[in-house]
Amino acid sequence: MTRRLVIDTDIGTDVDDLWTLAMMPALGEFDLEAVTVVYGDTDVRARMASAVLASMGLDVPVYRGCERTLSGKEVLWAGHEGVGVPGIDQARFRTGDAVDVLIEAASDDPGTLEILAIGPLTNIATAVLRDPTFARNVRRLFVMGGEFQWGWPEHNVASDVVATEIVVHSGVPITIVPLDQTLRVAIDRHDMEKIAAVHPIGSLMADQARTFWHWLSTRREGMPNDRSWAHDPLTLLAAAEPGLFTVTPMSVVVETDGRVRGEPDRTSSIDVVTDLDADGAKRAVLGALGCVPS
Ligand SMILES: [Ca+2]
Repeated sequence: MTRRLVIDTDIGTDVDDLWTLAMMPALGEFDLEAVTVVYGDTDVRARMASAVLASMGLDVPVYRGCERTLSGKEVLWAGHEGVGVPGIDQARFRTGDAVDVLIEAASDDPGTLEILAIGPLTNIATAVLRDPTFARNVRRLFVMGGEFQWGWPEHNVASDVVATEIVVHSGVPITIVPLDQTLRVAIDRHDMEKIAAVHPIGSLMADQARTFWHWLSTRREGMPNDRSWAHDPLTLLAAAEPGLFTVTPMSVVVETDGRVRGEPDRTSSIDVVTDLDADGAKRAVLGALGCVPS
């Protein structure tokens, strides 16, 4: 039986959301019902998602969600979002509101919908606030976010701490894939060359990766310009291949500056990934992107 999935994404800034969508055709167990976009100019993000899905031959509806954060924190906009994506100008998305789509998908056959949240949690939190049954209707939410080892604020959480607080206290069963684990799996220039040669949108992925890596290297001193991390692909992989991941049930505290703390708690509905098979996970990500491990 296929698993019902909606992906909620801030595609366009970090290249890893694009990599994640590109893995979907290989993961046949999921029925991707919709893609919802969040954070900043969701018109651009929705058109980019639509164009990318169409170029992979996937007929998946895309919906715009919240542009502004619940915390009021200003959106970080790199400026390269959507640039160089073929077909983006003609791409269309659905007119419905992403939050309503999430709510309806969850209430349609309650307990069967899984959600992959790979951007700030504004859409998900708004769904929790708008519909009191949403939290219990969702089977599981997979979240890329937080950092549990070094006390760093992670982007998705720090971008909307109010939304994160609402989601972690909602009672939704959650698997969190945090930054301290995702930093263990990088995709580099050589990987991208292999992917570009075999994947239907491989050259777009390589091109978008180069753009993002350049931006990253100019933004912070010491950042490489030939690789970045598979944060969002690993979060999808935690849903697809849980055997590669070790989780610990935790109660989670969100600080106002975006740092998070977790305390092991057997009664918690939140599983935090505390270890992963880095080599196996990288092989699985590259495999889903069409590269047969050599
Ligand atoms: Ca993302």
